[in-house]
Amino acid sequence: MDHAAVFYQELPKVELHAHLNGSVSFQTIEKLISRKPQLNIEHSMTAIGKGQRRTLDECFEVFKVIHKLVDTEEDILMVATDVIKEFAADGVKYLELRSTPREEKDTGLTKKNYIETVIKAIQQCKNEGVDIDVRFLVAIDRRNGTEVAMETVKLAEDFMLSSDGLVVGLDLSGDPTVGNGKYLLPALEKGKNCGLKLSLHLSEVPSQLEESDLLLNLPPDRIGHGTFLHPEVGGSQSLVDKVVKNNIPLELCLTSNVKGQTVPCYSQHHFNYWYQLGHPSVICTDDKGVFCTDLSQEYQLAASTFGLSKEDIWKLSQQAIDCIFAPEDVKQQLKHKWKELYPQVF
Ligand code: 6MZ
Repeated sequence: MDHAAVFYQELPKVELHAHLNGSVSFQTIEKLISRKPQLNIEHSMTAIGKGQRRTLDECFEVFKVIHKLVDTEEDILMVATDVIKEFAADGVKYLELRSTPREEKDTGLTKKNYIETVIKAIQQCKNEGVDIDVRFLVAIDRRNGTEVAMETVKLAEDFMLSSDGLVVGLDLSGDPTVGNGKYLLPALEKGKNCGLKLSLHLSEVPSQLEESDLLLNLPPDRIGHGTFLHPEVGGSQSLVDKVVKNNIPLELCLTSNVKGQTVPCYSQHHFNYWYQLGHPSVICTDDKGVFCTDLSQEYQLAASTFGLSKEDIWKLSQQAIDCIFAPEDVKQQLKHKWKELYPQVF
């Protein structure tokens, strides 16, 4: 590792936007493929390598392949444990993982088992002393409509009450070209009212202005991507004003957006727009396995693309603490940790 890379690796980091099945590493995919050779799945079908790009549609095909490989409790336990340990090894001190609970008739997996298994993985890592605080967001796939969203919120609510603070919120994700957020509004409102925090994918593609406007009225606690919110790319000033007025942090994933072709190149990433505004923006990975990246690399890319100093980067990682969904005492603990680590990193 070169000298510059060491700084980003040692930098303590907060990861707030990581989809579990998009975060599966090459090594873990290898183990999954050997468990299920009959599926004839190859690595080229589960990851988008260096210099490669796909359309967003094609990215969603990749998730379908990974879902075939991850369809038992045993798989989920392995995947979640590996992903948590990999984030920890990359210097992530606080992680909010998100995943869509899935039912698999063939293996008997239920949505409840699914969430229980992710929680088990978090607890196992904790018991092993892995140096990372992990929380879980239950994801609603926008494709599945009102009824499933309601059911997911109910599950999330039950687990919020029984998981010792591990389940902290909801995510709204899935193919942005499918479905409409207006049908999910009642479920999201219900979740919010029972104390679940909301992180919503908003304006990941153009032409979602109406939906974004509607969902911003909730308001959400954080925004995923928000690629097309601002006027320069066809969004609107009134959307930006709503985000700013409610001080809603953005989760920004550079490589994901470039490889998924919603952003033409790194230098045109909307990180710059929000960073210039001084608006809370958190660098995240989205799907570190699928997009072949890690959080250190994303910070390094932001620094090299937008000319940020090491001090700027430190500030960025530190300010992410204020955007986490865990309660105030956890924020204080993390701030203390950052203070302790500062002299080691510089
Ligand atoms: C929207 C995304 C996404 O839930 O099975 N997901 N949703 N935009 C993105 N940008 C690339 N990347 C991932 O993880 C995979 C699921 O996360 C969502 C999709 O619903 C995908 O099926 P889980 O752990």
